Amino acid sequence: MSFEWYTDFVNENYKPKKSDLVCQFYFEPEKVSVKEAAGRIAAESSAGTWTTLNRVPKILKQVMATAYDIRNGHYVKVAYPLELWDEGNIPQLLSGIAGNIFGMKALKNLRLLDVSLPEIYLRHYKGPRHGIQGLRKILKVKKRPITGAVPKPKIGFSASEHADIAFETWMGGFDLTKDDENLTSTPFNRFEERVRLMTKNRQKAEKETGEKKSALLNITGPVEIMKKRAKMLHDYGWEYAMIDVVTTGCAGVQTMRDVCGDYGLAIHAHRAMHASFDRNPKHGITMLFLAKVMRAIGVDQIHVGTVVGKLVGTEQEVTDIAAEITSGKLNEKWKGNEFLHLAQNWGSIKPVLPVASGGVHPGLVPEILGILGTDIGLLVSGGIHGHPKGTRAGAKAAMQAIDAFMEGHKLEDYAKTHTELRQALGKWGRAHPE
Ligand code: CAP
Ligand code: MG
Repeated sequence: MSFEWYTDFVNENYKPKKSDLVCQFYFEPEKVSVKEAAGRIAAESSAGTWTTLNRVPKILKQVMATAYDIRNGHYVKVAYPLELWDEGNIPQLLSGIAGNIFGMKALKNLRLLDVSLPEIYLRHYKGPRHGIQGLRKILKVKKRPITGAVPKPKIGFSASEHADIAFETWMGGFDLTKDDENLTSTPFNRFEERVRLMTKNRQKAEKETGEKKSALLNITGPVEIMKKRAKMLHDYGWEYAMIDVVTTGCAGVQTMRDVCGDYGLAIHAHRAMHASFDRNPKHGITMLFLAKVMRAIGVDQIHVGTVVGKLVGTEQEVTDIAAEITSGKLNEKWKGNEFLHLAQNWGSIKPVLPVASGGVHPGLVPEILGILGTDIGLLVSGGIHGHPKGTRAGAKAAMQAIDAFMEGHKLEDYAKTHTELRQALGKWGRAHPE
C-alpha cells in the first residue's frame, strides 16, 4: 500500500541549489514503485514519515529533501537543503543521510555511494592539519612512497620487543613503524612504556642512519584517554597519532582533530571495521564516502587498499578513493551505467595521503606503484618480518623494490645485484596473497 506524501519528495527535473548537499544512492525497491522508493529515501532522511500529519512546521518545505535524476530504476540523487544541517557536526549528518533509511522494508537494498559537500557546508571543517606535503616535510621524503611497517604478529610482543622490532625496521630504511589496529595498551604492552622505549630507539636509529624516523602509535580509546595519549606523544616529540577512525566514531575523530591539531600531530586513520558496511556492493556505505568524510574532518593519511594484496577493493574503487582524497576538484563520473563519483570542489581542504597496506611484500611493489603512483604511504608488514633474513633485511628488500621502480628497473633484474630483494623474491615471488 503506497502512503500519501512520499512522492512529494520527488521532483525528477530538480536543479540542485549551490548550497544543497547532494547524495547519490543505489537502491532496489521492494513492493513499491521506483518513484515511491526514491521518495521514501528523501523523506525518511530529511523531514518525512510514513503517514500524513495534522500539524507540520511552517518551514516544512524548506527542510524537505528532493529526490531527482532517477536512472535505470536503481540510481537516485537526493538534494538536502542547508537548513537541515548542524554546521560542523558529522554525526548529525550521518544520522540524516546514513540513518534509518538503511532499515526500510520498502527497499530490498540501499547503498550510499557518494556525497557532494557544498562549499558553504565544507567551510565548517578543518581538513588535514598537514596533508601530503606537510607529511613529506615532516619525514624529509620528497618523491618516493612513505614507507612503514607494523610489528607482526600484530599483538603479543612486550613494549621492549616492539621497540626493538621498530629499531630493526628503521635500520632497514623505513620511515615509519606502526601499531596494529588492535594494539593500544594491553597488560603485556602498555602504551606509556611503549612510547618511552620507542622514543629511545628512534633517537638511536636516527643517529645511526642520519634519516628522519617516526611512528604511528595507536591512541584509540575513549576520548579522554585519547586526549591523554595524544599529549604524551606530543610531550615525547612524536609527529603522528594513529586512530581507528571507524571504531572510534566521527565524534571522537572530530574532537581529536582539534586536540591533535593543537599539538601539531598528524593523524593516521586506520579503517578497521569498514568492510562490515562497505563490502556489499548493493547495500551499506561506500569506502569512498567514508574517506571523503574523513578528509573533511581532517585525517592526514588513510588506508585505501592495494588491489593486489590480501584485502578487498577493486582497482576502480581503490583508485577512485585515492583520486577523491588527493584532488582539489572532481567532476561527476559514470562508467557506462556504473556510477563512480559526484562532482566535488575541495577548496582549501588539504589532500590526504592514500595508504596501501595488507599482504604487501617487495614482489608486489611494482604493481601497487603502477596502479596508485608513488605519492602514497606504503605499509609492508608481514612482507618484511617474514623475510628469510628477518626484519632489517625485509625492509631493505622493500626499499630496493621501490628504488627499482623509481629508477625504472625490472624487479628481477634489480634483484640480481641486490641480495635482500633476491631473497624476498625467492620466498614470495610476485604472489598475490589472497
Ligand atoms: C596489514 C595490517 C593492516 C591492514 C588493514 C593487518 O598487515 O596491519 O591492518 O592492511 O587493512 O593487520 O592486516 P600485513 P586496510 O601487511 O602483514 O598484511 O589497509 O585494507 O585498511
Ligand atoms: Mg593491522
